[in-house]
Amino acid sequence: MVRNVDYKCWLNFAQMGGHPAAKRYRDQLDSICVLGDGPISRTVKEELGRGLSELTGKDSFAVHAEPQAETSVIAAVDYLENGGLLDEGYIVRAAKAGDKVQVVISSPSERGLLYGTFAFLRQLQAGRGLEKIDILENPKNELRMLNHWDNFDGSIERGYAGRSIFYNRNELVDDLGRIQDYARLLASLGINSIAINNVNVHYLETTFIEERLDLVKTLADIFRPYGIKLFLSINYASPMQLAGLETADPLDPDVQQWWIDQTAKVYEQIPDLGGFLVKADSENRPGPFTYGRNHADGANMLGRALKPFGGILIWRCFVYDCQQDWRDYETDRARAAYDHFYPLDGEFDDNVILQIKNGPMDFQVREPVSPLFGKLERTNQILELQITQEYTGQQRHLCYLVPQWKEILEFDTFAKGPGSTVDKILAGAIFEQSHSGITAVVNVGRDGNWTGHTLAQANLYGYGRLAWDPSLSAEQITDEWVVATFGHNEKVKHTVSKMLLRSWEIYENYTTPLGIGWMCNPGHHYGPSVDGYEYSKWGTYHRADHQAL
Ligand code: GCW
Repeated sequence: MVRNVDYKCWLNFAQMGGHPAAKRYRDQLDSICVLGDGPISRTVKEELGRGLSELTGKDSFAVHAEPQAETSVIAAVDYLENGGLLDEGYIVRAAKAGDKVQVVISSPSERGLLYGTFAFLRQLQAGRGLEKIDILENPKNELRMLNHWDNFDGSIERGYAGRSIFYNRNELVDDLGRIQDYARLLASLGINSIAINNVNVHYLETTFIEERLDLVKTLADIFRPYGIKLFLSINYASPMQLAGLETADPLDPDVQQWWIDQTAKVYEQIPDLGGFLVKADSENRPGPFTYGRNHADGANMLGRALKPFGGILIWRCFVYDCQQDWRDYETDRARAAYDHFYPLDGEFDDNVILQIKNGPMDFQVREPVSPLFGKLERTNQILELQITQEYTGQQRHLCYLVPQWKEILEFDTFAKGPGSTVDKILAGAIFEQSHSGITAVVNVGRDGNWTGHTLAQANLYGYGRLAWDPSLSAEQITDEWVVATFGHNEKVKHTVSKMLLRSWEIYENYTTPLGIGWMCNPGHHYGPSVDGYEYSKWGTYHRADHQAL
């Protein structure tokens, strides 16, 4: 298998080679001790050993079975007083041990240990003095998720970096090692959930919850040691396709029972599955509207089937009329999600989450924030961003999206007075929610560098860091990424950071300026076209002319 030089992305620890700090670490660090033998602890042991040897250039580190006074790095659940830590939080703290420094990584959970381990390695990549390390961190968001729009045949809807890393010709790919490498990359950012198939669930992917459960199980086994739970995108009309039922009406007792039984079968194979993700009544996908039911009926039916297993049902709010007449000025696509879902606020079960795209239209280069944020007060909700550059240059153009996401996250809805920003809503700090967080459509494929355009790796990195902590600044994330990827050369750092940080606005200026959306070519969405979508059926009108914007 050919791997590009940039295959390692930001886990390119060997970049530290020439740095004076790497020499110091080499003298200071010689042994590790990881307590715990669960699958994630084994990953911690591997990652710590691997990261430290790559960073210091030492072949191997002594592994102590029990912590000793001279152990350089100790990672163990509850090793330190964990006051103030959430389950996935961690402490990484250095202390003097004789004339040496000892670093302890502690968390209430194995998953937290893994995140602490990567946080520690990040500190070393930044060249920080070992003795100065003293971090206590909790994730701000509970759900830190990625959505794959991968199809079973290996194609990716809106994928710009080659074919799927999961599937090929209706089977899993041969190169499962690469999927494991992907899991590492995600775990290093604290991603804890992924949906493994396209929300447009075609005929074949519908079988993932039945005869192809074997492949879901294989993927779950790969991701589990990295603390990542799987979600399945499901076809709302599965009972009709898979069992020949005549309806998928959510209030039909046979339909309800079918989902209860089928969900039990899924959980028998994958007991820690995160749950299901659904795109319903949207862009010709089936849904409850066909039966005169609303989206709370549809979502709750599935939520109740998942409930006994601790599963979560994520329901997308991307619902609108995609068969519009452009002369119709009444139907307003920008209002659609709001009009469908605001009246249902408070009607969704506690294990149901609404997934809301950042803007009211569809991942345009610039959009206002969806009005559902700040209005849905009694509904679990997560934000959906798009890392894959569908409307933003398709990974052939440089368009670094962290500044865009920062604007969205910092937007003040004033829902409960000033300071009711989107990031706080997502963290569950404004309204009471049993689940909250953030997700994004990912940008990876089988290209040697994962993302087509190497600098597009920064979008994945930036998303993961913001999902963990939305208060990080774009500049800090950018500096971290450049150094972790390309090393410590000041000129490279300065030049690449500047290119990244300015690129979104530059892209906007040459494709869709003045806040006008949809000025792209229909279908594939590449390249500017002033009236590209103006007279189509999709409800995508900017209606800007010589008289007004
Ligand atoms: O932006 C549109 C995309 C579709 C996508 C849809 C969605 C998965 O062009 O490719 O379908 O959004 O988000 O459901």
